[in-house]
Amino acid sequence: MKKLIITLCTLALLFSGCTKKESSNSKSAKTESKNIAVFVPGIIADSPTYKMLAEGVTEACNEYTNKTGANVNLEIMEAGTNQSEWQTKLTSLCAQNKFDVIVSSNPSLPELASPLTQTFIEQKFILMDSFLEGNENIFCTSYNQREQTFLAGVTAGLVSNTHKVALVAAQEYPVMNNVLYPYFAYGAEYAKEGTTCDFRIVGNWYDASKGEEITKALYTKGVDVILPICGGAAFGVIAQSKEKDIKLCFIDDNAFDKSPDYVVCSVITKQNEATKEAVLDYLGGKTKWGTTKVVGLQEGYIELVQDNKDYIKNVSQENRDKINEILLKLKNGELVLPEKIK
Ligand code: RBF
Repeated sequence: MKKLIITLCTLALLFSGCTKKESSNSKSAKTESKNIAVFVPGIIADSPTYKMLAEGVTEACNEYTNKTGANVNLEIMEAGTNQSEWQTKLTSLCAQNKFDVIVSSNPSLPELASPLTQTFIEQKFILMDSFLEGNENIFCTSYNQREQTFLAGVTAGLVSNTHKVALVAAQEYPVMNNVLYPYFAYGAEYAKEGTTCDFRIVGNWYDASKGEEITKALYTKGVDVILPICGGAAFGVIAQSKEKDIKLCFIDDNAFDKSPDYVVCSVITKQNEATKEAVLDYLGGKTKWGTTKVVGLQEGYIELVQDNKDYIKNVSQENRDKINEILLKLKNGELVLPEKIK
């Protein structure tokens, strides 16, 4: 793979004649012009996190254009579900020598973008849902997701009758293994001692029939609450949950409409707002390159949906009160989650 990247980079340099990217301002003396690309590592359909990414960039571009009259050209590219192609596709995007900044999202992006900044030395990246410090071409926003899946876990623990809950993941990655799953399991056990948490892997972000199969298997084990973090595969989990009367927790977007009678928890990430802010900062020349902005519950970028009619219908008053109490304690610092859970 390394060889391929080097070859692509060399080709790119040859084709670009080793020239620097034409300064945006030199294109027109009067109108400021910027080219922005969104690199979607996957597909937007059924992945709320990517939908919010694209929305955030689009809103920022529109707002900036309306305010300043600047020319902001935006291209959104879906890299598809074959992850082995992402590096090549991201390299070609840089090689076009066209985009002032490439905006993307997911925790694997710093690893893909970092080596490219050594070849394409002017290429800037805004990476959401990522963490990296010290690369002057890259700015990241990272969500503190410990409280997020902890709250989902607390809800799961409280509504489970069997005291068996599960997380259905698309794939394993460090944030999944070190944050999303352990804090979900911790939350469930925190809410109801003795609650166990199963962990199952779909193998991709789209296979709904595998999602169904896993849900059936979990049902036979007595699991009655599931947190799916698996993109389109979650539709299989949703379909089976209706058959088996399994309750569902979600993170990322407001998910009550996905299954109004079965969703008991939705802890949203305000990825659209965070992305919009990051892009507006960029357009305004205010990006703190080489840093990561970490945001979470306290900063208002992660939020438990409490006012939805289905939340009120599906979760008892007593449990909603308990969840709210824990939420307030987390917000005011009375409850501090462990730094790490093994
Ligand atoms: N989340 C999605 O919703 N859809 C995806 O296609 C997707 N692909 C991912 C690929 C990789 C390699 C990694 C590390 C994460 C991916 N995520 C995806 C997960 C996303 O970044 C985030 O962890 C979850 O949405 C939970 O907030």
